[in-house]
This record gives sequence, C-alpha cells and structure tokens, in this order.
Amino acid sequence: MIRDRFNLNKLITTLAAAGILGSIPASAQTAAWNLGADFSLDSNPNGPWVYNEGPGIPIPTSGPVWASNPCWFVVSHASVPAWCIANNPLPQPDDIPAGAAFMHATSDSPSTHVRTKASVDWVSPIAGKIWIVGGLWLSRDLGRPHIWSIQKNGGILTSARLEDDSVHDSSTPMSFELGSGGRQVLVVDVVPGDVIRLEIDRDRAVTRWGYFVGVDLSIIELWLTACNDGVDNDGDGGVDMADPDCLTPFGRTELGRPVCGLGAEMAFVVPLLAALRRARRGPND
Ligand SMILES: [Ca+2]
Ligand SMILES: [Ca+2]
Ligand SMILES: [Ca+2]
Repeated sequence: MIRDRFNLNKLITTLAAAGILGSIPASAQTAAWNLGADFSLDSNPNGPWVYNEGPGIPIPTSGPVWASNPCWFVVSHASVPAWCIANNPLPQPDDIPAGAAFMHATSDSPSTHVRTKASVDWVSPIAGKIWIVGGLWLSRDLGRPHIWSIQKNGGILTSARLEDDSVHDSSTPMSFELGSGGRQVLVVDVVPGDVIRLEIDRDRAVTRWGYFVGVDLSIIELWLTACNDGVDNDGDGGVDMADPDCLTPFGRTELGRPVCGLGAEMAFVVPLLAALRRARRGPND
C-alpha cells in the first residue's frame, strides 16, 4: 500500500488556527509530496514517484541493501544505481542520517552501469502550478563531483555541479535554487502526466565513479499569489521568484521584505518543509 500522502491541508489549518499564517484564501486547497516521506518498496512506480536506473527505465528490483536500507537497486550491477530511504544512517564518515532519502549514481566499471543516468520522476497527478523545493549533498568527498538537473518532460529547467568540496552536507544541502535556471524555474505549470525529473549522475568528465547523494525533494502545489502570477506586480523589473522580495512562491506581495522577523510567508514555509521531512517518521514506520 502506498504510504498516506502527507496531509498539507491539515497543517495549513493548524498553522492558521495558531495565527501563524494570517489569512489564507478560503478556497486554498493544496497538496504536497516528499520523496522520503512517500518512499515505498511496494511498487515502482510508487504513486507519482518513479525510481529510474536510466531515463524512463524504472528499476524492477528492491530490497535491503546499503546498510540494510530499503532500496530500489540494480541487482546485476553491484547494487547501483539505487534509490533508498535511510532507516539506518550510513556508517561514518558517510553523511546520510536516518530519515534521509538518498541515491547512488551509476559507475563505469565492468560490473556496473556505464551508460545510464539515474533519476527519480514525479509524474503529475494534478493540473496547476507546483513548486519544486529542496537540495542535494554528497555523502562523502571522494573526488567524485556529480551533475544534477531538473527536467520537465525531458527539457532541462536547471542544472548544476555538486562539487566535491565539503561545502554542502546533510545540514546544508545544495539548494536547487543554485542551479543554472535560478529560483524562478522551480515554479512550474503542470498538467496530469507531465514528468518532473531529478537526474543525478557522476561528472563524467572527472570521474568514472558515482557515489551516494542525499536527496531532499518536495513538490508542493501552489495557489495563486502575487509571487507566482507571472506578473511584475510592483514594476521593479522582477517577476515572481525573480523578484528578490519574493522569498517563496507563497508570497502575497512583490513589495519589500518585512523589516524584522521571518515574515508570515517564511513562518508558513519553514514549518511546512520541516513537517514534510518529519512525515517519514510517522506511525507507518
Ligand atoms: Ca508576480
Ligand atoms: Ca516585481
Ligand atoms: Ca519587488
């Protein structure tokens, strides 16, 4: 059975009742998905999620591997590529804490995949606007930088190199906002069947070897606000997330930031993301 989807509407109601959200449109209905919270070995595809060994090639086998964690992995290729959830942290000096989703990219050796680029797909069940939010980190610095991209229906929205430099770790992942497309491309219009793909591969110009990459990935449905309406509402030249005053696409104004504190918008988003990540440690575990 597919794990119950995280109940975002319940969180919104709770936060609104606590006075954190201010006024949310009465019509606001939204949904959210999180790679780790939704992770399951029951089937692949798993709801909207598809764990791929290559583009459009779902991995057919699953079981405990890599510190006995639940993984989809390619049995005949030294258990890589793999998509997993860390019920057990990977032993130090690896940096995959309990509760994190992680993957292992392909490697180029006689026993492992040479050509394929591992990815995870989210196939949209909705028509609307989504926000892709999260980031990545290398589990260890072994001279194996990786290249990641986020794609919509095979077209690259944004891409970057995950450097082998210790800057990003599980406590400070490399935000998807640091990709080539900037922040605004992470707000995407979708119709049912659209494929949002996160592809992660070793940097083939540098290394033959893939490694473990921690993956924090959420997809959040948006309702219409000034920070996702496609309009430069305040005439400063920046539209929506390209306007520095839009901290998130939930922002209700493109005008200046609040003078102090987090502001209502971030006060909403910070607990939302924390709850999405915690959802994994619910009673289903
Ligand atoms: Ca706008
Ligand atoms: Ca603006
Ligand atoms: Ca502005």
